[in-house]
Amino acid sequence: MLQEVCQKGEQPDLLNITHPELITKVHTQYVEAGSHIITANTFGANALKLKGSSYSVDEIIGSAISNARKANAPFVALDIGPLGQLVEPLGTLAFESAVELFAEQVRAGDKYGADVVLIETMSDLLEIKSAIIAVKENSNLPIIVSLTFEENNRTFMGVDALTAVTFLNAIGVDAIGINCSRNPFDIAPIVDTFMRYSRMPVMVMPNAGLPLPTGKYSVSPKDLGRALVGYYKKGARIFGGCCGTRPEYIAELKKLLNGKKPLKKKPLEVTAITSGTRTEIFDDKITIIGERINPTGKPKLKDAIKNNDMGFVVGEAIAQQENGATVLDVNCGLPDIDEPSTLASMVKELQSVISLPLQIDSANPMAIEKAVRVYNGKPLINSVTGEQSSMDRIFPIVKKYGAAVIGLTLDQNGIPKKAAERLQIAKRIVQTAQSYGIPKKDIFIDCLVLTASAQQEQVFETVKAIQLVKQKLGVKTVLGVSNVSFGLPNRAYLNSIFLTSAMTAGLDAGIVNPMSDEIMSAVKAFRVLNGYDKGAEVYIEAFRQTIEPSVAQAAQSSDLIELIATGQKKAAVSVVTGLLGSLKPLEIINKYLVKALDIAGRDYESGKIFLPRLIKVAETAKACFEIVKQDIKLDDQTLVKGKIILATVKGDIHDIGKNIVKVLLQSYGYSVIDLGKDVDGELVAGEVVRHNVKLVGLSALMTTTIPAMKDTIEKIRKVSPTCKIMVGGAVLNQEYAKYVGADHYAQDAMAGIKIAELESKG
Ligand code: THG
Repeated sequence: MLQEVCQKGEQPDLLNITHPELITKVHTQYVEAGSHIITANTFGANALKLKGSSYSVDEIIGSAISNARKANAPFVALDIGPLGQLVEPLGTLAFESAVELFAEQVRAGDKYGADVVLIETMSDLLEIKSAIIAVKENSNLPIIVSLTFEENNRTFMGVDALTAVTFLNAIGVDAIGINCSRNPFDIAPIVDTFMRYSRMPVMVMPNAGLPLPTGKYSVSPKDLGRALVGYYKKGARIFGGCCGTRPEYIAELKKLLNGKKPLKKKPLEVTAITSGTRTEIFDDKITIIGERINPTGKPKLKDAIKNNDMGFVVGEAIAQQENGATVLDVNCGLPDIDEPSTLASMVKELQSVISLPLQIDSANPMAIEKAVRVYNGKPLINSVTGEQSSMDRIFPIVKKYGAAVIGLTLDQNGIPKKAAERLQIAKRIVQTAQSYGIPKKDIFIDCLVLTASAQQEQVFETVKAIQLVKQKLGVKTVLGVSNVSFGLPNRAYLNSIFLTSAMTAGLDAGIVNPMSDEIMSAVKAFRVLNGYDKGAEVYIEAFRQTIEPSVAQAAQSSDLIELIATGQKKAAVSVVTGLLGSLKPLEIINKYLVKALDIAGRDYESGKIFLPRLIKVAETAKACFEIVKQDIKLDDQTLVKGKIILATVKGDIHDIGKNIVKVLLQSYGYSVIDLGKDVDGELVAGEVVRHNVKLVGLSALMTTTIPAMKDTIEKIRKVSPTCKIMVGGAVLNQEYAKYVGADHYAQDAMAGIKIAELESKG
């Protein structure tokens, strides 16, 4: 019965009101099977997905929780799934709108008495963050955050397990988990990473494998039990089932695991920060923090910041990344600008293009808070001083958003001359931070160096202070190295010698100019000498000068390719507009657009960039293509590639994947007819004929809609036997594609492009 109701494509959350007894019946089966926590049927109960429905979020969540209570659930979780749209600037959803959408759910959950919030099936760290903020700002409910991972052990948006756990450890939730995600045995590497690093209990809630054409799932209750007992032995503490785990699966888990004592595991303590897709661990390698996004002494950058020319800022970021920086300092301290808004928009722009973690640098606590709030990971805050008022402003931000922080050894009396006095300030900073609940491992101390041209006798006090802080406090140290050479010639050389002294004294991270060969050579040499670069392999490789062609190098051959490959839409469009006078449209497409897309596509496949960046590049290329297209004369129309129909099949209301494929196809010059989601098979077939389309892409996310996909394909075949069909979506695989009768299986968006290119050639 439930199956039938669901297959009508009705939003499942509405069933709480239209069929409450049905929902309670399902819950009851799970309570009887032995579940301790029941997830209320609220996965999609947000205002975005309910748009146009006659019920409010509050009503639906109220009924959902009451339906679960009626089943005598020991504990009821408010279940929160993804909003179904990407957050800005990749999507159209503003960060604060995401917070507000989740907040509405949380307020209802709290009001109707949910015991815990389960934020699940998540893929995007920024969306997770908005949900966590919403829970914390609107309730005191415990939070479990669970992500879903793909075959490459990353989420759809490129988050790896280490990054997820590092971020969640810092922002502070009550449990971390993995749900959905392929098959329960394949997720072992993710559970292992969670177990190694998590200071929170770990939850494992996999699918019963993948759905089989018979309607059953590939993994039996016994096998699921076997997998989860394995994870219990590794230390996981919360267990459950996602897609396909009928009550008999939960009964098996109950039999195997109920009453077992949780095994205590001590997590590894590491100092780390993250971006949305990557973690920087501060260890023996000496971390390079790029200093160049700082307007001091840089007139061009000053102008760019004032004119909101983010393209220039992004260019600086990419150059530093290509040169080996693994963290970027972001500073926009200028008089006459709105620093909080500017810093926040710089952070938003940078994090959508750059995969490196950011160090958010401002003397203005308001600017720091605004930027840290919208940051998509665990940032490093630069900085706090030893003044009580500074600490009282900054530490609550560090704690609330889960950041690491740099403490400067200065206070109301300035920077002490002697190392011992700097140590005293450092000590006070560490103690005060701990009293705010910030762990010692997340505190960096900067012993501060001034220029050798004026405060010469103090230069080695700084080096001494680093040694003392390392010895007495055991915290990480960082230093703004380039200060030392202000006002002197041959700065890079002086900087590199000073950096070497500081590294010898125990410096963990240098805020430096990564474009300087002297600095980078000093670090590479130090990594050999301190045993980090085993066998000097990296050193040898670097100085043999055989570096693979990369985005930056390709970019040197052409500014436009760089602009596109780095997703700078406005600038790219203006260059293309200029080029149209001198180059033929086809030349622009082949020489620039396709080349940039190929570079991005290759980098995506090799794991060098992730989906957010790929989308950004595709949108830029698409905008350029639109301009070029206007200039194509009628007889050249052939160079606009073929028409492709895309649709999410009947009964399926998820369309993020399809929308991404659409942007990519358009960026490659295809004309896409998007039929939307929950589309009738008959309608798809009709449109194929009407537009004489040669390729159709169908997507399905829910296992229950596989039959609809098969049916749609049959209908297309009947009216257009030569039309090719590709299919994609979370639950699909090669075998399924074959079963539903598709010509191609597109594992991800790039695979979809390859198929389109293949078919348009053939
Ligand atoms: N500690 C911490 N943070 C810091 C500093 C520090 N942030 C800012 C600064 N000091 C470190 N960053 C810089 C950035 C640039 C320069 C020096 C330090 C610099 N700029 C050149 C100039 O002003 O002449 C311009 C360089 C160019 O054009 O390439 O020297 O100590 N925690």
